[in-house]
Amino acid sequence: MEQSIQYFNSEEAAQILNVNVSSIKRWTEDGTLECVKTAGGHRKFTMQHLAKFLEEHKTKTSRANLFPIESDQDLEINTRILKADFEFLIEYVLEQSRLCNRDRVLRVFNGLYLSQHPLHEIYDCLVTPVLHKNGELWEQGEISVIEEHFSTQVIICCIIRLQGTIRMPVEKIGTAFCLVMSQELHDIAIKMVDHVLELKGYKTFFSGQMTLSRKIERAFEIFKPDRIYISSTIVSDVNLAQAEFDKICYIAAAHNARVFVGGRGFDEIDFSHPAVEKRLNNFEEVYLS
Ligand code: B12
Repeated sequence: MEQSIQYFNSEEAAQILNVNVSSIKRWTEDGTLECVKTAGGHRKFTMQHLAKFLEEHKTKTSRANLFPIESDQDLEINTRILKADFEFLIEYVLEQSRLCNRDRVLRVFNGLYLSQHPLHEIYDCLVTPVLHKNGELWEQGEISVIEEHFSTQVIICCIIRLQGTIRMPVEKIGTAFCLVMSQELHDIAIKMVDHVLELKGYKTFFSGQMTLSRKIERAFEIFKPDRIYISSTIVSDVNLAQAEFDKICYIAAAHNARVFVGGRGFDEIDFSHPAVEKRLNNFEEVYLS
């Protein structure tokens, strides 16, 4: 089967960067813009190549077309991305995710990232409000549960695909565990915490939904994390959640690991353990932690 990596040809790269094809040629020849060459000698570009160029050469591309323009609506979305008009983009992504138009949602995420918006800002100002609004629409009976789930899954899929555009640091500055409690299905927030930490330079371990705290000591001994991030959204059994949390804190303290907590579940869990450094409220705080 043919491998399907998304490549742009020189014309498309020129359209996205809003320059002439001759500039693309020149920049690839002098090494300013990286590309791969096909057996036939044609230049091909990945999102990562374009992202790296945009990051390193801001002045050359101040008018980049971050959203491939195929219609008048695309032109408007491109402008909204350039203006970082989150109010508009929230509604657009909400609609497109419900229609399961993954390519359209991903283009917005990619566009914002390519125009140098930090990942934590995309998560705080776009992804979180979209997920919240989606939940509200379901609560108000305006969409069915399956539509709400369709939309959520598109968002999950696109935040993961966005990672493909991002160049992760090679040097690691530490090791972080990203965990949820054993009764927790909500793991999107902690997935995003994991992404922000990875981009900061941490080697991250993400355990996904319903992480069991049983035998967690073993993971501490093998991987020696220096930071533990725990997310809690819903607490169905307070005593159980508290016992699990206390146990993780106890093990973290024994391994000199600092604990950071987040999510509204911590309204019900007593997190005043000496191992706990801070309760964090958003992804910018994760980035700064
Ligand atoms: C998607 C979703 C689901 C998905 C989760 C999929 C997944 N893989 O995560 C599914 C369908 C599985 C689900 C299940 C349920 N859900 Co639900 N779900 C949602 C929804 C729509 C979005 C959640 C989300 O990801 N938000 C995006 C994140 C980024 O936002 P956030 O959680 O508010 O987190 C913010 C901060 O708290 C912070 N944060 C959170 N964690 C962390 C961690 C760290 C370290 C840091 C720094 C920060 C941080 O960062 C965010 C940015 O501000 C919300 C609606 C809403 N308003 O959130 C309901 C919601 C959370 N769910 C709810 C409920 C009731 C349930 C169910 C019980 C439904 C049921 N009857 O079965 C089950 C729970 C089962 C369980 N045991 O966990 C309620 C919770 C009400 C409450 N008591 O608080 C909500 C609020 C909907 C509602 N209004 O009724 N859900």
